[in-house]
Amino acid sequence: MNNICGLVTLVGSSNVGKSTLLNRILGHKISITSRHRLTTRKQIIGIKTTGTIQTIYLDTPGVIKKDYKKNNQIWINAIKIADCVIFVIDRMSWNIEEQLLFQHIKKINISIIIVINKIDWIKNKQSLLPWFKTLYEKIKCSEIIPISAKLGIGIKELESLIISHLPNNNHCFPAYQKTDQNKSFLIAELIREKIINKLHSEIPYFINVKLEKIINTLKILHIYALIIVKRNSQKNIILGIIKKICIESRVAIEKIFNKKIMLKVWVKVK
Ligand SMILES: Nc1nc2c(ncn2[C@@H]2O[C@H](COP(=O)(O)OP(=O)(O)OP(=O)(O)O)[C@@H](O)[C@H]2O)c(=O)[nH]1
Ligand SMILES: [Mg+2]
Repeated sequence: MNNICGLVTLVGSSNVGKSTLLNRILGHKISITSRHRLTTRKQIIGIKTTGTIQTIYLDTPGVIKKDYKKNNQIWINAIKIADCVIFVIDRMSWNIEEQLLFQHIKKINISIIIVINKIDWIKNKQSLLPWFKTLYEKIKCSEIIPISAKLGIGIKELESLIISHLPNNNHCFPAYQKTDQNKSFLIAELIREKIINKLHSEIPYFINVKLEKIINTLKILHIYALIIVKRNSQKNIILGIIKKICIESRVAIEKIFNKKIMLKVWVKVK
């Protein structure tokens, strides 16, 4: 039987649930998520192999209206190499970011699937029907699928649709591989996720996490991490929640790496 292998790029406005969807499809946490905007900052690769079918997903940062050319290169490039684009929207919201993205995709000859996410938050599901019609008229794309990435509704149907767009090709990665991210990046991201989910204000955008050192012993993975903020006031906020951050990060990292973790964290203004 022929092998199938293709590249699928997830795009959309910030906070619509792209990373939640990727994690849901993979059944594995690869990309961090939060209720704040601009959580994903780099392109994240997730790989799913089932028998003869391999799908390589690219999760991308959300569309940014400001300084459009400078701020949107990641998803623009990720679309160029895709076999299929998943355009995620949040229920019935169609703002300037969606319009910008749509104008961009329209110029390229590429298969797109529109994913209406967060339908668990729509009480009256009938209200979706006129929205389907409006979307169809707006974008002339018949592949529109309602889902809830959070609850796992509509995911099987979406995956079947995605596979129908993938070409016959040899697999690019071994079947066991779920991502190409290294351990340090994933750990730093998990810590960043725990921090931003604890914050309310603008601070999430100014936080960086850097791993200073990882020592892997037989029984324990020792992690030394640095949280970098821009101002002293931000440092004080982080210090106030550092205990909780450490506990939550350790639990999350242990779950993913299936190993006991010793985590030491410092905060620095830079
Ligand atoms: N109720 C509900 N919430 C969802 C669903 N999918 C995602 N969310 C929530 O929406 C928020 C944003 O999700 P993300 O996956 O981080 O969104 P994103 O599009 O990757 O955002 P950026 O990385 O900032 O571009 C999180 O709080 C998720 O838990 C869903 O199907 N239903
Ligand atoms: Mg994201």
